[in-house]
This record gives sequence, C-alpha cells and structure tokens, in this order.
Amino acid sequence: MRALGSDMAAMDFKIPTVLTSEELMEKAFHRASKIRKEGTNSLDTKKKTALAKVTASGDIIVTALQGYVNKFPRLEKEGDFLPELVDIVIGIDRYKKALGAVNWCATKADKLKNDTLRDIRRTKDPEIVEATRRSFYGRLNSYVDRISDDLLFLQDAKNKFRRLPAVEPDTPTIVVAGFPNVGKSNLVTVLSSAEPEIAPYPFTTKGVIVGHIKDDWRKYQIIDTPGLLDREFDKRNAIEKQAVLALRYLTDVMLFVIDPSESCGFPREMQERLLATIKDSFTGVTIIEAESKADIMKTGGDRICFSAQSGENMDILTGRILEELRYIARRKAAEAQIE
Ligand SMILES: Nc1nc2c(ncn2[C@@H]2O[C@H](COP(=O)(O)OP(=O)(O)OP(=O)(O)O)[C@@H](O)[C@H]2O)c(=O)[nH]1
Ligand SMILES: [Mg+2]
Repeated sequence: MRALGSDMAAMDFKIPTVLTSEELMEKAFHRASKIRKEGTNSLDTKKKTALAKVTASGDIIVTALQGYVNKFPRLEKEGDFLPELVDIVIGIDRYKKALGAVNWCATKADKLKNDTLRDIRRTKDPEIVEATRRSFYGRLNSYVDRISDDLLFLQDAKNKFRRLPAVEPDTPTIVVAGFPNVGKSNLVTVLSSAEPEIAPYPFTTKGVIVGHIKDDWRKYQIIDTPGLLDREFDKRNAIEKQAVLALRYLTDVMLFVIDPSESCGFPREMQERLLATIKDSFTGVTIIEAESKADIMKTGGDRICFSAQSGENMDILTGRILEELRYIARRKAAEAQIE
C-alpha cells in the first residue's frame, strides 16, 4: 500500500478503476465461459476444462481485488492537511473498512478457488466435477456480492481523490479567508491562475482550490477557501471545515476579506467577530485585512478597500500580497540553507 505522506503534492499515483460487484462477476464469468480444454478422455476433458475455468475466474476476482488493496493509498488520521482533508471529504474510518472488506473477499476467493481446484482434481465423477464448478461460481458470487457497497464506496473515493487540491507544501502560500459570499473567489480569479466558481450565494466554493501567482521567475500559491461562519469548529459543516484545515496547515500569509456592503448577506459585526477569533488563534501569521466590493461601498478605514470587479485598488492589494510572499520566500530560502 502507498503511504499518503504530508509532502505529497497531488494524488499523482494511479488508482485503478473500481468495478462494481456485478461488473467483476460478469468479467470473471465471461472469461471462464470461453475456455475449452481437451483431455485424453471425456472425464479428463471435463476436469481440465473445469480446472481452467475455476482458475481463470477466481484469478480475475482475486487479482482485481488485491490490486485495489495495493493501489489505494494507506491513510492514517495523522495531523496534516491531506490526511485530515481526506477524512472530511472521504471519511478515513469508512475508507479503511472498505479496503479491509475487499482484502477479506480477495483472501476468501483465493481460498475458495484453491479448495475447488483440489476437489475437482480428486474426483472421478463427472457430475461432481460439474457440481463443484457450479457451486464455486455461486459462492464466489456471494462473497463478491457482500462487498458491493464497499466497492461502490471505493469508486466514489477514487473520484474524490482525483479532485483533491494539489498543494505544494514548500511554496510560499497565501490563504484567502472570510465569510461566505464576500468575494473571495472573484478576487482569487483576478489574482491568479485559479478558476473557482463565483456565484451570488453562500458556500459556492465547496472545497479548497489552489491557484498560482507569478512573480518574475518565482511562483506563489494562493488558496481559495470555502466561506466560514462565526461559530465553533464542531458546529461547522464539512465545507467550512476544509477552510479551517487550509488555514491551520497551509497558511504562510492570510488574506482576510470583509464585505462591508453586507451584500454577501451577513452583517459586518459577524464578519468582524470572525476576524477577531481568527486573529486570536493565528498569532504568528501575518493577516492582511481587506474590504471587498469597493465599487459598492468603501468604509474609509485603514484597510485596503478593493474591488475585484472594477479593479479599484487591486494594484495596492497585489503589491501588499507580493511584499508578504516575497518575505516568506526569503525566509524559507534562508531556513533551507541552515538545514
Ligand atoms: N459589486 C461587487 N460584487 C462582487 C465583487 N466580487 C464579488 N462580487 C459578487 O459577490 C458574490 C460572491 O462572490 P464570490 O467570489 O463567489 O464570493 P466567495 O466569497 O467566494 O463566496 P463563497 O465561495 O460562497 O464563500 C457574487 O455574486 C459576485 O459577483 C466586487 O468586487 N464587487
Ligand atoms: Mg468562493
């Protein structure tokens, strides 16, 4: 099994296509149905054919299932971004149960195959040869049938693995946070290569999205996160929890966006309260505070009031972001030299 290391950027390993229990059995039966062997007499022909059919169909099931067990990544709930994200998005306990069930089935199917081969070899009765082969198919089918939910779960997990963000842990990173609908994704779209969905309702962004900002030859990461409401972690939904994880594990610099126009649908005080809570829990991190939608409303405070829509003050905001990221880049380079 592959370990999911904290430094693994993308899910760049190959997870095989997971077949459903019906598809697996269909494949096994189909292969077996085409097999004909010639023996020295009628009984020998029957036995050789039955042995080959059982071997072929059993091997198809066992090889496929063992392939799943070997190629899906091994996951522990270790305290790092990707494992914790996988736990939220896929569910590590259920995932482990599914792989355990598939492994169980592979072992059972292999033993069943070997027992069946032995029984066929031993008998001299052509009817027993047939009955043993048929009973093998029935039992094989019932084993595979018992893991049908687990196979469906893994199929879904495979798709979710593919969509996990490709985070580079060593690249200087700015994480954009704020209430839902304040204009984070619109800003990230203007600033970077990322193309998150932008829409006039909360929780449009449902996961962590990675984009890149170019600075001459250097490249920084900008992370768009789902909106956060002002509440405790345990009360947060799975979408918000992904934002918290990004903040906790990926943030070198944070850009906190407040929508003073309240066109996001949330009062300013609530947004300010969230910012205060975040400031309390991210004491070592530089937090750039900025106010969005300046084309609708500007407060005239100390914060950069920008509009990703009209472009107003985007140069000032970009300058401030680059200044912080360059500082982080220099610090990381210095740290790397010391190591
Ligand atoms: N007037 C104005 N509207 C904006 C601006 N930026 C974003 N919006 C609008 O605000 C709404 C939300 O924008 P998004 O970028 O999706 O906001 P978000 O913070 O990513 O929202 P979630 O992903 O739901 O948390 C959309 O209707 C945008 O068109 C802006 O600069 N000016
Ligand atoms: Mg968004």
